[in-house]
Amino acid sequence: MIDVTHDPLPALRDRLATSHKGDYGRALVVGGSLGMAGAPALAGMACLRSGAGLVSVATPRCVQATVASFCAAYMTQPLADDGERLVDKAGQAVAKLLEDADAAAIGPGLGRSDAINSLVGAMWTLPTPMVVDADALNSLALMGSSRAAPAGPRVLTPHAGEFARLSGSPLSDPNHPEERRDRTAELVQSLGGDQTVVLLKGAHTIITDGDRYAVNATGNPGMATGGTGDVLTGVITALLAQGLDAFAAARLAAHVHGLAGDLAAAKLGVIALTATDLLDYLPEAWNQTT
Ligand code: NPW
Ligand code: AMP
Ligand code: MG
Repeated sequence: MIDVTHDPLPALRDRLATSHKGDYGRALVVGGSLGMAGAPALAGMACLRSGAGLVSVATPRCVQATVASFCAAYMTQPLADDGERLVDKAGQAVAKLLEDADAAAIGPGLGRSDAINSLVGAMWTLPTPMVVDADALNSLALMGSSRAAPAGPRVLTPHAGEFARLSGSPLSDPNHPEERRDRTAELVQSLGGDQTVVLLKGAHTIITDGDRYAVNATGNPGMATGGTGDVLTGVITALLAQGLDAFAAARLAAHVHGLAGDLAAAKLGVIALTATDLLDYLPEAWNQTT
């Protein structure tokens, strides 16, 4: 594998003076459940803060109003639920929504159920570029070897706990650089697909497509707080929606997300930092990156 850690970062295209929102991609975030309305909202807001032209959040009807109330700039779509959790009809609704999306994310705050496993299974086989995070990673793990190869670009974003479930065994040392590199590359191989990327989170986030890898240098322990991963998912989704390939999107997003965390920590300290602070510092992080 080639180490591209020190290669120049990928970049977003310059915005033409005459451009319009349709030029910057339609992004769809699928997530949320009773008690976890914040996760898809964080992802949706991060998506907007990372340049996506139009953002929709598809979320169970029981939390749709709550998710909508977090941000006036994204749209929301209801998924069928029984008042508490997603029901099986949700898969058909999401497949329709995906036809209009340039990129999607699935997982933040979704929860766990048979209906969610079916939804994730259905989305996995669609061609739309997609970030697979959080509870969607648990569904993928349950599919095991019966899983088909993905039909389009995928960025999977496990933390060490999700990685253990997905790969079938924990890292013996979650911070060991060579183990992180080799185990993520093995996971990419076992998932299959033409453009599959695994981004293993943590103090030294690693991104690999099996041929190349990069270790991210930004970020700090203030980011060890609920919801920061949901923000990362939104950033990657926005970059996929703007046409970056899976490896470039994951690499640039990890850098900017960690930089937003570093800027926030410089001002606020690592103790008080919250995931919403990352949203507030993403603009400065983008200004320093582009
Ligand atoms: P431990 O505790 O260290 O022994 P889960 P989750 C293990 C949503 N959220 N980082 C750990 O073991 C997410 O989107 C909603 C983390 C534990 O057993 C998901 O949908 C929020 N964990 C859902 O919550 C804000 C590590 O893994 C397990 C680890 C669950 O996501 C918060 C934790 O994994 C949250 O984002 C590591 N480096 N290493 C909202 N505002 O709506 C080992 N573990 O059970 O999948 O829980 O990550 O909290
Ligand atoms: P999640 O566990 O899904 O909420 O994701 C946590 C996010 O915060 C990931 O992007 C991690 O890489 C980042 N993060 C957590 N702890 C640290 C740390 N000690 N140093 C740098 N980044 C961290
Ligand atoms: Mg997470």
